[in-house]
Amino acid sequence: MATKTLTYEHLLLDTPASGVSRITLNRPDCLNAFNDAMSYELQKALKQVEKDPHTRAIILTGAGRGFCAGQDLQSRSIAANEGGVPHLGESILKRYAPIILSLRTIEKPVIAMVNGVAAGAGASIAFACDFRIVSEKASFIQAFVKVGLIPDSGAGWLLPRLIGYGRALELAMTGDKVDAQKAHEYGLANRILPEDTLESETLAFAAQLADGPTKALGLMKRAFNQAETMDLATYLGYEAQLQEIAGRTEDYREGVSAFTEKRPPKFTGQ
Ligand code: T3D
Repeated sequence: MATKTLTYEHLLLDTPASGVSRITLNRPDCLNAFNDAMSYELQKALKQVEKDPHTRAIILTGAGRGFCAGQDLQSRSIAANEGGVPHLGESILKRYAPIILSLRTIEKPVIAMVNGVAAGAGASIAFACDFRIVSEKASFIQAFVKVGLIPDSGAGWLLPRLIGYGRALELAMTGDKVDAQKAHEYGLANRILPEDTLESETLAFAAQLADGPTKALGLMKRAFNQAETMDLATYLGYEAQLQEIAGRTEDYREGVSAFTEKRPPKFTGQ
């Protein structure tokens, strides 16, 4: 399949031959802050890559020097100047929640390639991805407190699970910046890379995942997410159901054949 670039107004979607699709938030002048349109476009792009049979791994990143600065506050200040009351609950439910749920439920690996600052809902989106590969220049900021809000777009659920309650609440309450090094120490970043190799190394990692047994990777994601709300005994039953499904895939047959034939497996994602 040839590389196909579909241009949305505020993001780019590249679906190259390797099985890796890349979504780039594309409002670099405001560090890729979310206006309404960009949030709906991201929802649409995520549905597109979820359905695309050629996409077996997804990279989410930002154009320019930032990953994403969260909600576009410029549009909020215009609303305030006009005396309007912003309905933030509705905004979160309609715009951000579907993105977070999509990132967690797409049964393909999703990598946040964090090229720069990830603030507010931009950080939440990175936290919702399966992996965070960060540039040495990346940072994470729970910016919500600075504008009098609580962490949203899932941050209050995701961050404590990633780094623990105490650290997460401290970051939420102070809004202090977590640089790339600290993000790695905290287990928030899977890898830190120099800026000049961020793209190539993230692509190599994504390609490795895209060559994997995609259905099994998707089931792993489903299992890990469901495990959050199950006791061990319930989980063991659930895991057995998922393994039943994995055992019926072509990739399982290929994996076992490759082992017995002493050759590397060639998974097709089926
Ligand atoms: O409203 C709802 O729907 C509820 C949902 C809320 C979710 C949220 O995300 S709330 C939190 C919103 N985000 C923030 O509070 C972050 C605001 N930005 C910053 O604190 C800083 O920009 C950063 C720490 C992210 C980066 O700082 P720095 O010094 O590297 O860059 P800068 O100079 O501040 O920003 C560069 C440009 O981007 C600048 O524009 P200019 O002056 O060059 O024309 C700046 O205004 C713009 N920008 C950055 N963040 C936003 C933004 N413009 C609009 N909205 C932003 N969030």
